[in-house]
Amino acid sequence: NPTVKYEITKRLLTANGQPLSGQQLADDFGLSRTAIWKHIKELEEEGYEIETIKKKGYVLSSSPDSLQAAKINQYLTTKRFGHTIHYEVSCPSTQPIAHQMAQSGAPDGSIVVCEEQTAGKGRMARVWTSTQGKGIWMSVIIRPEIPPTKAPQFTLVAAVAVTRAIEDIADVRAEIKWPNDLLINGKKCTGILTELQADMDRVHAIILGIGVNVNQQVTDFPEEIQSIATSIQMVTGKTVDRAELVARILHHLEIYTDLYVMHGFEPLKILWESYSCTLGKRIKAIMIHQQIEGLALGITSEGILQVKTDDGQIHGIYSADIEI
Ligand code: BT5
Repeated sequence: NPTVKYEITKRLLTANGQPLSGQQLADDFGLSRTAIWKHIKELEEEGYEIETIKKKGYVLSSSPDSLQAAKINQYLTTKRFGHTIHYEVSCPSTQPIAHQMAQSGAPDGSIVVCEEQTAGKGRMARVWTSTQGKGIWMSVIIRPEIPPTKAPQFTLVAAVAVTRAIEDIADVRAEIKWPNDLLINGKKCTGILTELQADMDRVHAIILGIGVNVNQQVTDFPEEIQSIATSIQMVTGKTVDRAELVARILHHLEIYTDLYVMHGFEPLKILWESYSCTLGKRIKAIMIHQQIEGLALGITSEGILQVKTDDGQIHGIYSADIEI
C-alpha cells in the first residue's frame, strides 16, 4: 500500500530520533504489526537505515539521497505547491508527464520530479543533460489566472525563486542571464523551460520545467558542456540535500507566483534586476531570423529585454539566446 508506506516514511523522517512503536503504527493504519514490519523491510531495501529497538520501536538512522515524495514533504513550507508529488526514478522527461497530469486536472502547484531524465529537453528541442541522482529535474504545474501573453514572464519569476532558494540553502549567489539561465561564476547551473496549455484568452496551465545541477562533479557532465556547465557542489565543495532545495524552490515559487498574479511583474522586477548579469553589458541576442548586438539597457515591466544598438535605436526582445 503506497499511501501507508508514504505515511510511515514521513513519520520516520520527522520523528527526530524518537522511536515509532510498531503497535502504534499498526493501530493508526488499521494493519497488523507484521504488515507494518513488511513496509519497514521494503524501506530498508530502498536504502533507509532503520534500527529496531526492543519494546520501543523503529528509529530512522539514515535515509537515502532521493527525491521521493516523503523526503520533499518533510521540508515543505507551502500552502499549495508540492502538495501533489509525482516521483519517478527514471523517465524520458518530466515535462510530458506534467502535461498529462495537467490535462487530467492536477491541482495548482503539483510537481513531477525524478532522479534521472533519459531525454531531458531544453528550449527549441535542445538536449538537457540530467545525470542520475545528482540534480533536480522537476516540472511544476501552475494555474495562474493570466492571459497567455503573460506566460513567458513566468520564466523570470521562476529564475528569481530558484536564485533565492540556492542562496538560502547553499549560501552562494547565482546570477540570472536573461531569460532562462542561472549562472555561477559565469557557468550555467540552472535552466528553465516554460511551456503552456492555453486557449486564445486563458491559461489552463503553465508547465514550468526547472533543471538544477546540484551535486555533480565536472566529469559527470558530457565533455561538450564541461566548459559551460557547473553545479552547486562544484562551487561550494558541499553536498546539498536535493529534497530540501526542492522544498525551498517551491517555497519561493509559491510566494512569487502569488505576488505576480496579484501585482504583476513590477514588484519582482527590482529583485530580478538585482540578480541579473545581463544588464548594462554589451550583448549579442541571437534569434531564429536575426541577431541584434548592443547594450542591454534593462527589462520592461513586461519582462521584455531592451537592447540599444549603435545607431541609437532601442529594440524589445521577447526571447533569444544571449552572448555576453
Ligand atoms: C534550458 O534550455 O536551459 C532549459 C532546461 C530545462 C530543463 C528542465 S529539467 C526538468 C524539465 N524536464 C525537461 O525535459 N526539461 C526541463 P536552453 O536554454 O535551450 O539550454 C540548453 C543548453 O544548455 C544545451 O544546448 C547545452 O548547451 C546546455 N546544457 C544542457 N544540459 C545542461 C546542464 N545539465 N547544465 C548546464 N548546461 C546544460
